[in-house]
Amino acid sequence: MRQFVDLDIASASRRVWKKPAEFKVLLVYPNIQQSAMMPYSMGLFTALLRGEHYDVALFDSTFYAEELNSNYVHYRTFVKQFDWYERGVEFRQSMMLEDFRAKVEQYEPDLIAVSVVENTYAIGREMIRTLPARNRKIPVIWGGPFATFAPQLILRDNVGDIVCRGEGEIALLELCKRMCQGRSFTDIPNLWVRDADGVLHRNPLGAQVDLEALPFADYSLFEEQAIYRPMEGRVWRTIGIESQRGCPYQCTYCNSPGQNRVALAEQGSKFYRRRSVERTMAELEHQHRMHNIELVYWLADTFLALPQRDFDELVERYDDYRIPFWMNTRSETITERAADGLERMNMLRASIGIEHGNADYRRNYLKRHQTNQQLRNAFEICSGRSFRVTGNCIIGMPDEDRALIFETLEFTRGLPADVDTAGCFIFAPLHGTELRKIAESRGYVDPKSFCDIGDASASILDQPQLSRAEVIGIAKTFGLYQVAPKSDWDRIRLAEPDTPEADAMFDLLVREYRPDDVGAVAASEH
Ligand code: B12
Ligand code: SF4
Repeated sequence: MRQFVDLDIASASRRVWKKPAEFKVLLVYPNIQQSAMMPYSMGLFTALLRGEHYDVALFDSTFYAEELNSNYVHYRTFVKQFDWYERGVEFRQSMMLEDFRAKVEQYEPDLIAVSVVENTYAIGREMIRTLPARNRKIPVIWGGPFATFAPQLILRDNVGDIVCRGEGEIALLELCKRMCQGRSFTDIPNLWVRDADGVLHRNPLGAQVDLEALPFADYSLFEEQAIYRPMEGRVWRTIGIESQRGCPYQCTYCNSPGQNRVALAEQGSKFYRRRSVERTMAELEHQHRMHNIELVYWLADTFLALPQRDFDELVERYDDYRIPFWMNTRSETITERAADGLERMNMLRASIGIEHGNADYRRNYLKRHQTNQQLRNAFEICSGRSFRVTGNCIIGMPDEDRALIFETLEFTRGLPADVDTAGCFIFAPLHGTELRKIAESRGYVDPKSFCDIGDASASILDQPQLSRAEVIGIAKTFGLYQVAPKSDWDRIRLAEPDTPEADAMFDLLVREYRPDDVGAVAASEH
């Protein structure tokens, strides 16, 4: 395998000793346009690197409006409209790749550190590919969920020679230290490193990060407008606060169980762990002082997966803030007592997974073991409260057919009217998940393919019983099937295809059944 950089990155002989203050790290966040929220990883790395006196800069693609990072969606979903300009958010008119080249040229980094999820990898790859030959001397390290679960795909593309699997805090600092000192870094835990001879060093995971010892994230490299994120029709000053890392559950379509599997195999303990309430609240206090937060976005896969006494303590301490917040949680964690606590905390909105309306499919394919009644109970507990709840569904999963998808629709039709279920997600076979393996074993997806930016709203499975176009058509009309009487379902079906006639029917039906959503905009985030 040929090396990406044209110098011997692994040996001391070609490196010049540098003090940390002379060593420049360019953090790169190749984000989907408008998918706003300052990433915690970049905030953490800034704090950690600055703590060791490295020189750090950032390139963030969130506010560029061009095709490469465009949030193209294949259908419209029903989300409340909002106006970025209400908070003065502006999109850049300049070309992102040109600006990136200029940034590298002007900053002259010693290391480029790119953070990607699967859907943003192709954006990052284009950014690195666009660099002129003279900048190919700069080592590139990749990290994030996609790097963790598909390091071989990144190395195959020859856009860098270092990939970080799992947590980056310790590995990135060690890499910078070794590079400064001109020492070899082919043996750093968590890193896969391709050396000058093309030999790939696959280092297993090292020690886990101590969540209590981490510094507070430093977002000062982000432009001021990067703090804004839309929710519920408004644009808020939003900060993510980590209260847990990973998830104790097993869902087969999600990356979190994979993190536990890899950590158990290589580190001997689960990836999933909680941060103390004390430390979590200390970070909240710090970030609130720095940024005057209007909306907290809890960075926790299952926010309520915590002991009762911790939750009670959190509720009590939160009395001093009562900042509206969003959280993700599992239906199993919803109780009357939890819902009362969430009301007291002034929660704005929560997302709870439904995923599928057929209990057998949920159990056998998704490893989610609740009955439909148990699932429904969670939503009933949340109904009529001061907060709103979204029930998330996924369609287009392996071996699903139209009838099974309609079982999911039927389930949502039976939920209380104030539960928001108008949108659904199209299944993305993410690397590192069990359901991807099933899809690959059935021949529904090419093992080398990955979910690209546009795929966030399109199916990439080729299944004989369910075409990609049908999945997109049902996703488009999901919110109509939910509210319209069945006598009108034939008309809705006419609105499914991607044709001008079908779109005209779609607009008509939206005006009829979802008048508040006329002009519904596209958005495809969790
Ligand atoms: C908050 C969140 C969001 C927020 C903020 C995004 C952000 N970048 O912070 C919003 C709502 C905007 C969002 C959007 C999306 N998200 Co999201 N999101 C999350 C969530 C819940 C928490 C992320 C987080 O802060 N984790 C805590 C930090 C500490 O972990 P981390 O980011 O992974 O970083 C660590 C390591 O990965 C590594 N690392 C990361 N980057 C780098 C870079 C280098 C150089 C190194 C060395 C290491 C390194 O070190 C970090 C510290 O240990 C995760 C679920 C999860 N459990 O992580 C999903 C998750 C990341 N999201 C996911 C997806 C799919 C998306 C979307 C594509 C959804 C969509 N369809 O539009 C978009 C993509 C936007 C984007 N650019 O990320 C998937 C990614 C799956 C994958 N295999 O790639 C996840 C894992 C959810 C899941 N379980 O499937 N998301
Ligand atoms: S509960 Fe959510 S985060 Fe946890 S494994 Fe399931 S889908 Fe992933």
